Amino acid sequence: MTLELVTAGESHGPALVAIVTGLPAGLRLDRDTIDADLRRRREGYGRSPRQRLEQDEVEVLAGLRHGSTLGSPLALVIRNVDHESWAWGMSPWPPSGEPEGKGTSPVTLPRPGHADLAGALKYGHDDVRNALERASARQTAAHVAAGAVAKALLAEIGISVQGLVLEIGGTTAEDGWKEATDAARSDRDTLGGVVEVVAGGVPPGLGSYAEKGDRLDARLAAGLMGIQAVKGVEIGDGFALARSRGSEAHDEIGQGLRRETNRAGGIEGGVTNGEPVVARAAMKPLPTLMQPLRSVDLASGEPAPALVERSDVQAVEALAVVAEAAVAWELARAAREKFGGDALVDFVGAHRAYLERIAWAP
Ligand code: EPS
Repeated sequence: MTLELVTAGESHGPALVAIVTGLPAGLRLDRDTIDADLRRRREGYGRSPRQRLEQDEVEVLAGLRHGSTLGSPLALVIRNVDHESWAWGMSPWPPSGEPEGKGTSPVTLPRPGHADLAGALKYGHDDVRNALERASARQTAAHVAAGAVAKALLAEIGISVQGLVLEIGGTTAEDGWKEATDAARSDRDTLGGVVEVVAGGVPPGLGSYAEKGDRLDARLAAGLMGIQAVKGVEIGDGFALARSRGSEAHDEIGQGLRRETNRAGGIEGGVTNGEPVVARAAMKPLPTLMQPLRSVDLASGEPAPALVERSDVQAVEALAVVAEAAVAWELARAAREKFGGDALVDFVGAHRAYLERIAWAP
């Protein structure tokens, strides 16, 4: 029994879609809770004006009845309000009438750092828009909706997940983030940052050392690295551990099998050890610059400045929410594998029985 997720949707297309399979029946979902996470993802200083336009309200097309999951695939939809301005340019079918609105002429100026060039070459697109629309971080809204469902499942077994910002543009003090963002905006530049996700109430034994693909740290790294603009991931003290001695790097085991330190970030051998799971992700500065970098016009082969289009100055606060969803998703998948069950009561009951067997209490 495992959870699976497939998403679809272009940034300025009609909608984003997420289909989740492998949920137990009888899990109660709350629309406001999912929408609240979608709202958190849109907020944050330095986001594109697009975020004030989008409503990001989840619609459920299947898998839910009167607020409870049915055990069948759950189909979620988030409409793109902005699609109205792109109706001709992003029409799924050949558009009729004269071109109007946005996206009507081909993009041929790939942005360094975006998927533009690699995507256009790989898929044979003459219009870079055919690559950038799907590569866009707009798509993270679908993952946040799925993450909210994962968090609802985890809450049933006492696991909570929280993402937070550690740094924006190299500034660690929260009172400097707005200033750093304003300075980058006025320089027509962009910023990156670092976020951290902490999951509490996680029992020992999620994930496995049996194969590298079973290791929870490997899955968390893949889930976090799979987020747009993420270039680095660490679990626990990560890279700092490489610079310390063994006597200072590990977490000694005490009474009740608890640790006084958590340098391992709650994972040893790819398996949770009962301490909070801690993961960090580093985001590069966003590649759409209002003062564009050098590029090449793919139509002429001549040097030309890269594409300039409406974008964010930084989206680190959004990353904290998206990373939270990614960690929740991977933990929920690992919990489904460990505790199984077609009905929620089976899942919760297996978790309870497991805690009775092991010498560990939340
Ligand atoms: C993005 C560029 C901007 C961001 C977008 C991600 O899009 P637009 O050009 O439409 O303003 O706003 O993020 C979202 C739309 C979102 O919902 O997060 C990019 O190039 O990745």
